[in-house]
Amino acid sequence: MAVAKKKPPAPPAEAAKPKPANTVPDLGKERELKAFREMLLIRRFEEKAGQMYGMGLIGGFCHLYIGQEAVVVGMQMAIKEGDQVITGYRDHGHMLACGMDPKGVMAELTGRRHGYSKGKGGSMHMFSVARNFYGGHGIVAAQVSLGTGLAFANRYRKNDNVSLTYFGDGAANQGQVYESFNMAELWKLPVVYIVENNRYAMGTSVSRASAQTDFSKRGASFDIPGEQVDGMDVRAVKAAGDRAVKWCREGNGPYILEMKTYRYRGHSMSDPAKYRTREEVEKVRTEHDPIEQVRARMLASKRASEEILKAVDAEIRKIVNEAAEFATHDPEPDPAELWTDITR
Ligand SMILES: Cc1ncc(C[n+]2csc(CCOP(=O)(O)OP(=O)(O)O)c2C)c(N)n1
Ligand SMILES: [Mg+2]
Repeated sequence: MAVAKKKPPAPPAEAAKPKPANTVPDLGKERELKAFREMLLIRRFEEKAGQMYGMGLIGGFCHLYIGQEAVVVGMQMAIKEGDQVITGYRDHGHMLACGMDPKGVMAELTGRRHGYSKGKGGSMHMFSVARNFYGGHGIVAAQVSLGTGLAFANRYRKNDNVSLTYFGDGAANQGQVYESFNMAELWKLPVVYIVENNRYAMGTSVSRASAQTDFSKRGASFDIPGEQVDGMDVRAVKAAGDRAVKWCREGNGPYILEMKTYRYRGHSMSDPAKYRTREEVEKVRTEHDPIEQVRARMLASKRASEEILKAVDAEIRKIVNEAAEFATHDPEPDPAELWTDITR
């Protein structure tokens, strides 16, 4: 007897994947000045941390974010209160952009008692649930599965928060990244994966370590949309961030943003950076610096005068000097703290 074949159900209508814009939208006067200020805070903070490391005031690992400021500042402009941020060990910029207190961050770098981890974590291990910052992780790519977990928690709690999960070009080759991609797409989790492609993983260039150097395509086999972004242009970052966050917040699942950026300093303070030429670094600094781009644009459009920009710099230097002063004189943790915050 012939059995009537049941028609398979139609697949759910797919949301149209967002298209990157051809032009870079203007930020507007206020936002542009804000971006300048926030990027400068990170730059000056990191310069000071580098000096303090040289003076022996900071021990252990210390990875500076100088050159990459537009990435985190642009992305912060695309999110709302409640969205979470998680990253690896190159993390001071993310903390400051999340609104964490520069004094608490610097005091953690110097291992003092009013540091964010009471002086027991150091550069790579700071958290602030109040500021929605979830670390600070020293194991390459470990934060990718944790960031996916934050997105899972959002889905489980039925809120509309999005997890911004940052990792490097080197981390992008780690296995757990792809396990995370699979689950995130399968369960349509609200997570923006932000690959900060600064062209090197320690001393290894992207082209030596990666079979596929276009990181925006890394989600292709999971059907995760992705785009490449000029990570030195804060306007482009904000615009791409808006598209990605909207996609996630509307329940379409994860999104990948490859931020093409550059770190000016060595991998960490102990890296003499012999794997690249001075000219390569100089070229990026002079032609693509994220802060100089904004400064030049504001001066050319007369949105801000030299005086205003100098006043912002002076204000930022004061904040950073006060943080350094605090971090130098704050006492070390009480020895009794050795036995707190540990799992036995
Ligand atoms: C699982 C693991 N393997 C190796 C290391 C050593 N390590 C620390 S940073 C790093 C390079 C990562 O580079 P990338 O992901 O590009 O980030 P970037 O430092 O450029 O920000 C490596 C291999 C580690 N910390 N964890
Ligand atoms: Mg890298």
